[in-house]
Amino acid sequence: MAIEKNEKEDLLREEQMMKGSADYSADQIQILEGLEAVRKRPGMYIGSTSSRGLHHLVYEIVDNAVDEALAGFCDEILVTILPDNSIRVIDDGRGIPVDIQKKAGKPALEVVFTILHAGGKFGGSGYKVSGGLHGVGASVVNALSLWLEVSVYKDGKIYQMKFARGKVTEPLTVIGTCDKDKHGTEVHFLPDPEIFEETVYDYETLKIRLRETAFLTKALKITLKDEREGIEQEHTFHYEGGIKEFVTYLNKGKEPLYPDVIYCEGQRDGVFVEVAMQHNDSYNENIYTFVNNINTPEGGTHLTGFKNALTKAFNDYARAHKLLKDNEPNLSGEDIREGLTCIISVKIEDPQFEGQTKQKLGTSEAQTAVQSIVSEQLTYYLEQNPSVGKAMCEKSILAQRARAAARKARDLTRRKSALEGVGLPGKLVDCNNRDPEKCEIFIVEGDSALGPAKDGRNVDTQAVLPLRGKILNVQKARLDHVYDNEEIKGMITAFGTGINEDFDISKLRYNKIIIMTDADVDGAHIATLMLTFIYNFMPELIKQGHVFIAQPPLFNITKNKQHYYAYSDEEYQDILKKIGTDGTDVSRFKGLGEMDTEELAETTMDPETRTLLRVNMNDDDKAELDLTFTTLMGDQVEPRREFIEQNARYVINLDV
Ligand code: TTJ
Repeated sequence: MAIEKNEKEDLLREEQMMKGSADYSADQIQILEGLEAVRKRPGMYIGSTSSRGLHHLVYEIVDNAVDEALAGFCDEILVTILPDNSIRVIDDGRGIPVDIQKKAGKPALEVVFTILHAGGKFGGSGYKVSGGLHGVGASVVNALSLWLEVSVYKDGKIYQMKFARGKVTEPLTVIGTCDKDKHGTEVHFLPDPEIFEETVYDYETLKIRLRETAFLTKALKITLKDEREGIEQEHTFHYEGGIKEFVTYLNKGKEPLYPDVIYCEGQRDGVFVEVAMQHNDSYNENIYTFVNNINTPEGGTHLTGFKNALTKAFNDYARAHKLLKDNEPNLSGEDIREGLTCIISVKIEDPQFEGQTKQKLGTSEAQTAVQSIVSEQLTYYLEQNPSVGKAMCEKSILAQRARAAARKARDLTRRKSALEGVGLPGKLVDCNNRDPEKCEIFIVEGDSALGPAKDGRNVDTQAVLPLRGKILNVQKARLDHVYDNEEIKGMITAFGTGINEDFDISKLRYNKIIIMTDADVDGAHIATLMLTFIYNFMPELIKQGHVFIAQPPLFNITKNKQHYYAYSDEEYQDILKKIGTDGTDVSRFKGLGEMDTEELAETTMDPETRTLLRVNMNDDDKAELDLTFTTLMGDQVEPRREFIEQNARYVINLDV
């Protein structure tokens, strides 16, 4: 404790010297305590110091510029990854105020970057949008940056201020002049390698998030640019239609049930509400909710308000128009939401979050606001567009019937398994060990690969389940058919966990579920079908990291009786370069079935020598993962082909 105090006093002295002032206010003590606390426990402020936290810094700064856009003063944001992995964010807003703030006795800009929670909150500047972990402010980014430089362009002058690890290194100065009409803010920072485990930015991660931000902020143009050598690229996101276009984007690759995206917008009790929705011909419900542009994966009051409004408005409409007869029961919310893609976006001044991870909106005004706005506008829309009302109603009634049939089928299976005990599928070649922790199951495609897989496995710990041909695409099939499918039933019983509400991870029979298909387009397709099944019925298996994809080699290269295996075209070229082409024999594996037992074991199955890819998914990825699956699964041939050609890029991490 004593040491800590001395350190603090040292810091204060340093700060004083830099400022050249003899006395310091209570404010300054607070500042130092604040930013030191951020450096001591960064996780408290940005969630983690992994790659996720690293990217969070960018969102934090960009969110400030987005606030300025929401207030109506900024049209464009440019985010650049520079060659040293520093980030520069430029906007064309009014510029952070540079005049002295009375209360703090220093420039407002300095306050923004040195006082916790001060980011963006100036009186009367439009929406104050911050919530959850986000909006903790620019000062947190400053505290966690090795250096950070801010430039403000306004009134024909260029102002600049510099910091290092949160402390002022150069006070606010006018460094030059600019065009009188130019205005905006530029923030350039380098995350501190002492704080972050990972310091290399991932373009795709930033791209997904910035695209989402652009969808949520109508008409704002966001450009992401990578200036790192060899991987230079840029993308611009600009959506005049806002979340309406977001829904169209999410429904890409599926057939919409009606041409319009239904859109509701309004304001009530200080809650600004926007909802966009459209049904497609799939059976999945995809609702994404946001509060102040921040994703709320656990939903909350805004989601509840929407569901209530949709169920009531729709049933009322169906009854009034005799689409539902008097003796028929109401359609359930679930039936109405089958195949629905929807974005709910609310903006509130001071949102309250609940739940363990503080990701669930608790503000009750949001429920009332969403409910009344959606009720009123959806009812009006349905009255004006009876053909849409009819299409929705027909689909919901089919959903209702299918759900009843599925319930019957499930009850039957449950009763059957209660009576007979759960038999393992006949085709399963099980392993001997009964400790799930030590066991793995290989799901292999076709019977030809079964032979070598059976012989090449470790009999004690590795089981093999062969599936015949292409498995059912569960995103395009009704539940009752899913329950009827032999291949799917085989997987469910082999895994042991059950599905949906019956899912129980403690019953998992294998610690690793490994999908092993041919290294070609068909194999990638089959792997995706299997992943789609797992993702839809037992997502916890993916979330908890139990699902893997085996990596069989593409080439067998032989020279002087020595074997080399190449897992990609690049690796193949590299090996040839290294060993030379003279006297080298090359064969391409067309499928798993072509490998002999030893080859398959060594290259693909043996934990000592194989490479596995772990399929991973976190809540942030959900939207992107959904798109990945539906693009591949959908009816529209073109995006699917493009997708497969891009080499089945699921969200995958290397498992070493
Ligand atoms: C606040 O109200 C008076 C006029 O300026 C408003 C403001 O703060 N604007 C503003 C802040 N525009 N851009 C920012 C900003 C941009 C970045 C990239 C980072 C930060 C911390 C703020």
